[in-house]
Amino acid sequence: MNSVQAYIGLGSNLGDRETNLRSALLKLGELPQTRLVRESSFIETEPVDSPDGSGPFINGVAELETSLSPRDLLEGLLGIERDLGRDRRGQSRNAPRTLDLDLLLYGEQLIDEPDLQVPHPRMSEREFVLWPLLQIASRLSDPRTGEPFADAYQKLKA
Ligand code: PH2
Ligand code: MG
Ligand code: MG
Repeated sequence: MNSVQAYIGLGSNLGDRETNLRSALLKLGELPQTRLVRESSFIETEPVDSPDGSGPFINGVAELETSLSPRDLLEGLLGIERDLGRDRRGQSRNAPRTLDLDLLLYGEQLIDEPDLQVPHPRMSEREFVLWPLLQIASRLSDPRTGEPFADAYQKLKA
């Protein structure tokens, strides 16, 4: 199996948030050609860049080993979001969601397509991504710049 490490950001701010993330982790491990390698702990975070009245999130990050293509992995993530009750119809950007799964990193690959940008374009500015990511992968660097994510995190906190 020609596999890569992929990192997935998990978030929920609607419904039973912790159960939503737990169920999502189980389903990530059941994707074809994919193994769940590690998961961070969950943290509660204030909503960033979200509509007024949005409630707090629970966030985490999972490491997968997969031989799915980035596109097939993305389809798998969207399928899990739907399975766990996410309804994107008529929703404004960043509306509260039962589950958001973001493809943060796919090996060292850089992808820039309208509906799929990897690394996730805003990941280095988001403490709710970097904190759980560094918990499970403290030495990773941003494949766009070579900058260690630990340095990006320190800058955010400075
Ligand atoms: N996701 C967003 C927008 N804002 N804020 C927090 N704290 N956690 C998130 O996962 C999050 C957010 C868009 O997906
Ligand atoms: Mg997101
Ligand atoms: Mg998303």
